[in-house]
Amino acid sequence: MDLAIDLAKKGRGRVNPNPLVGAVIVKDGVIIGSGYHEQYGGLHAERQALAVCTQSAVGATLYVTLEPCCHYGKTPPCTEAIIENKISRVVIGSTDPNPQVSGKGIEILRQQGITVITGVRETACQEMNAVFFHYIKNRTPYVLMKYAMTLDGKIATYTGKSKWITGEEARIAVHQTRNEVAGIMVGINTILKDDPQLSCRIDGGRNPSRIICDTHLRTPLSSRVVKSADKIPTYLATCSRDQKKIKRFEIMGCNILTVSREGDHLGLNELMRKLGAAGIDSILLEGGGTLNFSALKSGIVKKLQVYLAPKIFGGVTAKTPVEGLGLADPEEAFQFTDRKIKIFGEDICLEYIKR
Ligand code: AOF
Ligand code: ZN
Repeated sequence: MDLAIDLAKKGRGRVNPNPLVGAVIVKDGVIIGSGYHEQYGGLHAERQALAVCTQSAVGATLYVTLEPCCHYGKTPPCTEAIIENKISRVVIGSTDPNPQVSGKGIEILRQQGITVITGVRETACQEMNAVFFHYIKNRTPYVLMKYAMTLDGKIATYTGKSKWITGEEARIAVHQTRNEVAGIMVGINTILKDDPQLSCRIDGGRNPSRIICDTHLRTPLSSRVVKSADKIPTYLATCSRDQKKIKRFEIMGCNILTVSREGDHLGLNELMRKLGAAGIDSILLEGGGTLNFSALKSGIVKKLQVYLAPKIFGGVTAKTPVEGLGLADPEEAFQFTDRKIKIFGEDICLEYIKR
C-alpha cells in the first residue's frame, strides 16, 4: 500500500479535480503490475496496473489506495476490470466519498466472492486526497493559505520590498505547491504592488489558473497576468458591472467572474462556488493581508502554511500577513490544529489544518 501511495502522488497537479490513486498487483509474493492515475480523463490506477501485468492476474491481490469505482464515467467501472481479470483479493486504503461509488464498489466486489479488506493505511490515503475529499463533498475549492514572514511577523519592509524573505529551498517548495494546485489566488493590491506572474517556475512544472480578487476591476491591462491571460487561464473576480471595462479584459483572454458584494469586499463564498463549478478543486492563496483576513473571516481557508525566515525587518508600518480589521477578542481567534513542521535550510514551514 505504501508503494501504491507513492505511485499515486506522482499524479499530483495532473489529475485535478479527480483523486490521486495508485495500484499494485501482487501474485505469489511478487509484484506483477503497478500503476497510477496519471492524467485527468486517463485510465484509472487499477486499469493502468492491469494493463502492464507481466503475467495473468488470475488469483492475484490488488492493493489500491481508493475504493475501486463502479460507475460509467470517462472510463468503464474498475470493478468490471477486477472481476473480468479474476483478481481474488482487493486491499483498499480509503473508501470513495464520491456518491456514485461510496461503498457500492466494495459491495459489488464482495458479491462476486472477492475478498475485500478496507482501511489499510487509511489516514495516509485520506490525507493524500484531502483536496478530492473536500471537493467531491462541497464542490468548492480546498483553500491553502500560504505566506512567508520574518521572525517579527513582517511580509515586507516598510518600503514595501519583500524580495526575498525565505531562502531558495523554501521558494522551490512553494513552486512545487503551485505545480500541484488547480488555482493560485491573490488580491488586487498584490497585482498593483508587485505585478507578479503567479506562474510555476520549476523544471517540468505546470501553471495553475490565476484568480485575482479585484472588487472594482482595477487590474491594469498592462499587468503581466493580463498580458499572459491567453496562455494561462486567468480569472478576475469582481463586483464591477462595467461592461466596457469587462469586454477589454475578455478580449485579452481573461475570464470575468461577477460576484455580489459582502461588506467592503466581494463575496468569497460565492466566488468559491463559481470556481468550484469551473472545476477548480484547490487554491493556493498567496495573500496580501487584506484578502487573507477576508478569507479567514469568510471561513474558506482549510489549511495554513507559514514559512518563517530567520530575519527581522521591524517597522510599525511594515506589512503583516493578516490585516483587515482584525478580531476584538482573543476568544474569537481563528484556530488551527494538526501541526506539521518542515525544514528548508535555515527556514521552517509550519503547516496546520483549520479547526
Ligand atoms: C480517477 N482515477 O484511478 C480512480 C478514480 O471521471 P472519471 O470517469 O474518470 O471517474 C472519476 C471518479 O472515479 C472519481 O471521482 C473517483 O470516485 C473514481 N475513481 N478516479 O480519476 C482513479 N480509481
Ligand atoms: Zn475506476
